[in-house]
Amino acid sequence: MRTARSALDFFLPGRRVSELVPVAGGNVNDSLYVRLSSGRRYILQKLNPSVFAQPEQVIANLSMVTDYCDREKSKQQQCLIRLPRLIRSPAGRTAFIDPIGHYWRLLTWIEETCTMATINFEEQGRAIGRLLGCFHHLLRDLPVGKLYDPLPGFHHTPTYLHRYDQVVGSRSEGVFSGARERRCAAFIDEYRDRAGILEQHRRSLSASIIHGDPKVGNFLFDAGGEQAVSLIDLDTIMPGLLLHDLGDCLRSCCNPAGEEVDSPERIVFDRSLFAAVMAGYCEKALDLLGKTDRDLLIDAVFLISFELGIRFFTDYLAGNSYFKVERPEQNLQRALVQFYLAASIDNQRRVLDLLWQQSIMAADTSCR
Ligand code: GN1
Ligand code: MG
Repeated sequence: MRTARSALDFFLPGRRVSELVPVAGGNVNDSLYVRLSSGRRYILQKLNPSVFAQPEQVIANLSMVTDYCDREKSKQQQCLIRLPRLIRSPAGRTAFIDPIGHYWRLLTWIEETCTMATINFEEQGRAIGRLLGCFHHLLRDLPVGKLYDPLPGFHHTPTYLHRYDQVVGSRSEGVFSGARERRCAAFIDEYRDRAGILEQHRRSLSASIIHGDPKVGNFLFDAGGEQAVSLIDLDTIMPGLLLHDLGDCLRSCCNPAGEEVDSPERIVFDRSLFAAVMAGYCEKALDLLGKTDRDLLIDAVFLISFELGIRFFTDYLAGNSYFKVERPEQNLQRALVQFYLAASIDNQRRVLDLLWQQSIMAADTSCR
């Protein structure tokens, strides 16, 4: 907390702080809620150095995107997105570097909003889909080359698989211990042939600037909880595929049980929420999706769940150095949730395909 105080003093020298408390929920960075005695509120964040090797690039990307959105206000007429802004120190700096080299930044607090870790109602799914569509539209003319790629290969599933194989190969114990580890390994073996599906079609998929982490908790709703009004956590904004974002958003929205579940085998991918999110997205951004994007949407949702499962399981096997944990087996449990989710998507493949075709037709009709 002492370093957090120093960071605050760097950005807002001499201000009286009345509250400084950790915010739960992030798997990677440390976030603190700040309230000054004047009533103004902020979010103070320490970037995780084991994840972001070049934190200055993450901060530069955020600045580039919010400046761009400010300049392109006219594009937001149809759909306003409130984004967090970086606070500068009196000397104009956007990062405080603490004595051990960690980067801290201060962000504006988005007032009169609330977050949700999971959603249960179709209207919420639709609202999220709409906002993601607006976000993709808003950024589509920002040249991809203007942004740094803070995490190269972030959604390159074959690389995650390769790293998993390396970690397994280097374990002196050799075999997996316990039913849950064996279950994860079996899922990976069952689905490993599908890891390259997006990479194989990369050239015919729509490339864009993506959010990189559009999970439910990163959408802010208005105070009534009805409209999604803001998208936060802009650390993973990077060049990518629209299907990466759609896959990630859907694997999160359509899992009403959430990512931390005691009985992962009960996880079911909720197809009504799927239809709702995609209906919302199509309202705003169906035009961004080409034929191959449309054909591979369900594969993408499956893939991003599977990929996240591999990431959690590999981190568990390698000693939990990437995703923060409160207990050593937490990443194992999180991995199982994603694998069962992937299996549920796979089991419902035909219905999901049908629902997706219906969403496309409904959106096409309403555009005519
Ligand atoms: C991480 O830290 P957080 O919760 O914003 C991860 C995402 C995962 C997510 C799963 C940089 O995001 O890729 O989808 O956990 N972020 C990074 O909850 O790896
Ligand atoms: Mg994130």
